[in-house]
Amino acid sequence: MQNFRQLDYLHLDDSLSDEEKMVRDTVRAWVSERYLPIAMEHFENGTFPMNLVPELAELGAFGPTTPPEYGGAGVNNVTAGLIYQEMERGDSGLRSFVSVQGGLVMYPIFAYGSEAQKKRWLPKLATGEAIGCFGLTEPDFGSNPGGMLTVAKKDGKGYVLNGRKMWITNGTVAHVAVVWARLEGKIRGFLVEKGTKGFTAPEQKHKWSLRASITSELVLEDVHVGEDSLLPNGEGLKAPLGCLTQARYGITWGALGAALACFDEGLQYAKQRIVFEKPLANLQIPQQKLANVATQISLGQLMALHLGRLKDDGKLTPAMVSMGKRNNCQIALDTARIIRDLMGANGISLEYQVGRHMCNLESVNTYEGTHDIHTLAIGQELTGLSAFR
Ligand code: TGC
Ligand code: FAD
Repeated sequence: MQNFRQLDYLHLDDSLSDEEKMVRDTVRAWVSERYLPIAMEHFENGTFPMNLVPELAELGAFGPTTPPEYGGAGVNNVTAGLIYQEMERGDSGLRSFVSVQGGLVMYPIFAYGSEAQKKRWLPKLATGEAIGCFGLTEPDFGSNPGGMLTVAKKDGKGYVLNGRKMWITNGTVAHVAVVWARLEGKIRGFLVEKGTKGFTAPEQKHKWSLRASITSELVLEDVHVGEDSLLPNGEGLKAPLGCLTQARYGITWGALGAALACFDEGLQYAKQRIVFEKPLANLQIPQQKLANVATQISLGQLMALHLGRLKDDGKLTPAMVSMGKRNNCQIALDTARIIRDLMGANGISLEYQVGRHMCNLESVNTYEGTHDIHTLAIGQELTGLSAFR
């Protein structure tokens, strides 16, 4: 595998601070040295390299914007975005692992948890001693989580949970699950620990996408939890949706990482591959493909950077994040498909990265709100009218 050369057509690196570039380059080097050599093996085997968790923690990848007093790195949102970009340049499964841990587990505990819950879980989640998962989706309620059937009932001093979640990243390996359930009609978050009686998290197998990521069901059958398992703040669907805003922001950057990996691989390939006595890159149709892809990626980079600066200024809205997630997933999928085609038969070999990214990006386009759901979220922002129903 040749050294990665990032497309920076618009010289956006000049807009990054030295610290932002330093963190990005550190994570980039780690992904190249520690993750990419084993990426194909884990994709083929359908496994996640759990042995790398302490190194991910060392890089500050878990909850990078979490304040240091709770174990986080306390970096700005652009830096966090660059971390997600580099992770997904490795594999969408790697970025998923860190996104869920930070945006979907540490964030709800930080935003909705009690001081005791924060002190108990956040430092351990930051060091990777504890792994978390986020259980919102159910077998019959994915795009419409407000219809969820999982219920919590008050029982003495605690609660009893019943229900089933599906497609939950890291469920099987998680020490703590953030489970969203209906309590007296209102959606609330609960921290359910591994090993609690009645709670199991079997792994979902046979995926052809996001293979290097663990995906699980969460089965809750008369699960008794204490009073302190309820997240005291955050009520209604807007509580889990607030977490999704964090993770969707990460995907806006992450998807670009996958696209950049595909573009770089395709460009290098096209320069070396000889067809009809000429390098592929010397022909007009391949150049058109590369020009189209490079333009789309550059537009995506502009959007991600701008959204990051808005987030740092406290001006980012959920509807803006919908635009970023939707657009950059589409760009990345288009890039992967076009470069896969450019690379001919080699494009379907796992010896190259592009096919793996292409398969992964189908999941990335679906989870955290599908392309269609974000279309409707943007439509609602523009028109003031909801077309979900
Ligand atoms: P609606 O009535 O529109 O909204 C209910 C309340 O929520 C507020 N809200 C938001 N708040 C924060 N962030 C957002 N993005 C928000 N969107 C809406 C809204 O203002 C309202 O507040 P209030 O005060 O009036 O109560 O709800 P709805 O039932 O019509 O549904 C809206 C819809 C479709 C947009 C939403 O349900 C949705 O986003 N669906 C997609 C579901 C989704 O993204 N699931 C992701 C599951 S987690 C996952 O996939 C992890 S993969 C991770 C990995 O491995 O990387
Ligand atoms: P559906 O909601 O059934 O949608 C099917 C199709 O209908 C889609 O094309 C959709 O765009 C379209 N559609 C739906 N509603 C409308 C509408 N109103 N108008 C027009 N079209 C519509 N969830 C979690 O809670 N935690 C996780 O950690 C997690 N990890 C995941 C990991 C992977 C690998 C995958 C694949 C999924 C994961 N998910 C997770 C679930 C994910 O968020 C859902 O799959 C996603 O929200 C879509 O839900 P669905 O699959 O039920 O599709």
